[in-house]
This record gives sequence, structure tokens and C-alpha cells, in this order.
Amino acid sequence: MSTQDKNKYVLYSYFRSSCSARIRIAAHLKDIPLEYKYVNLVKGAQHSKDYHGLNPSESVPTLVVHDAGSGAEITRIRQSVAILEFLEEVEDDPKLLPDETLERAKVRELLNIISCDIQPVTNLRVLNFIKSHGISADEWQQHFMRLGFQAYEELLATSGGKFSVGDSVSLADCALAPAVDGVLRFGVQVETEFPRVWKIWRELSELKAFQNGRWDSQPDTPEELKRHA
Ligand SMILES: N[C@@H](CCC(=O)N[C@@H](CS)C(=O)NCC(=O)O)C(=O)O
Repeated sequence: MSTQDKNKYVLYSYFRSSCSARIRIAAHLKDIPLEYKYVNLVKGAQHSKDYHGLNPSESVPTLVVHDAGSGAEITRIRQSVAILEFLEEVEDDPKLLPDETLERAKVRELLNIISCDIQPVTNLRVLNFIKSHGISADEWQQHFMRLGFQAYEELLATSGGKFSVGDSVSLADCALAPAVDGVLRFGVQVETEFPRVWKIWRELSELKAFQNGRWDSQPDTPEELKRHA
């Protein structure tokens, strides 16, 4: 049963955050209304005392769930994959995890390549740290992103269809699209290096929910970076 109507959701997000984009996209796909609060990662707002109180990991996204009637806070969820799975349980239309167990494992396998193998080693705090040790952040990003995307590309040979797993959009796609946006920014030639990923990303880019969740169309996207349709 959908509990969506009883809850009100506040998402702490940053326009460039790929982890936040996963949630924005899934919520758009499911028509779950989110109220947004913005955390400017580049200005270090994630390290403020107030935000630390909300999310001790000092990262976005954070989803705060309120009772829609009383407004009372019910819970906070501070990890993007936990939020994705929560939203999936709250609203299963459309399903972003397939019914079939083996298919679900494939979605989670791909989702984990992005969320466990690529994103953590290319996160802002990691880049700041390696830069302070004289290592090129661009080279680092490209290296680790390529490793992850190579694996994703190879797995697509068996799982892929129109989207990452077959022909239905899944949680893997919600994580893939923002990750591709990120790797393109760092100069990786996705079209030639990872053609299966590229094809899927192109399909996803046509979907309204992916356009609405993308980094370049958020209220906190700086005006000069905004996509003007
Ligand atoms: N495992 C966490 C990672 C969250 C995370 O690292 N978010 C990034 C943005 S995509 C962040 O807030 N970085 C801030 C920093 O590194 O200081 C999740 O999936 O939610």
C-alpha cells in the first residue's frame, strides 16, 4: 500500500551532486513531491553545525520525512541508496526494481558499481584531499571513473536493453545518468569508450523525469549553467 499521501518529504540537495540527482530523478519518475533545501557543497555548507546535526556524514542527499497532517518529523534518511529503496517501497508506480529476484540483483549490481565503486573515490572530499597532496584531481577522476564505467559497459552486454536492465527504467538508470553527466565533465569520451552506456544515457536524456532531475535544471543551478529549453 502506498504511504505517500501521509508523508511530506524534504530533500537536502545540491545541483551538482550526483547522489542527490538519483533521488530527484526517482521522485520525478514516481511523481513524489519533494520540498527542496539546498546545501552548497563548494561553499562547505555540508560542514556547518546545523547540517552536521541533520546528517553526521556531512554529505547530501538527506531526506527528512514528515507527517503531512501534523508536520511532525518522522525520520531522516541519509544515504542515497537507502532513500531510493525507501521511495520504491513508498510508491511502486513505476517500479524501479523488477519483480523478478534475478533481475533485481542485476539492477543492484549496476547500482553498486556507481554508488560503491565510482562515486566514493571521486567525491569532493577525496578530491580536496588528494589535491592537497599534489595529485591531479582530473587524472584521478578519469582513472577511477573509467574503471567503473568499463565494468558497467561489460555488464550491459548481458543485462542491457533499451535501459540498463532490459527495457524498463530502473534504479540503476537513476544512478547511471548523473554519473555519465559527471564523467563527461571530466573529458572522458563516453560515446567512443563506452558505447552501450552512451546509448542508454541518450535514451534516458529524452525522459522528462531525467531532464527535471538533472544538474542543469535545478533552482540552485547557477544561472549561467542552466539549460534553457
Ligand atoms: N554514500 C553517500 C555518499 C554521499 C556523498 O558523498 N555525497 C556527495 C555529493 S554526490 C557529498 O555530499 N560530498 C560532500 C563532500 O565530499 O564534502 C550516499 O550515497 O548518499
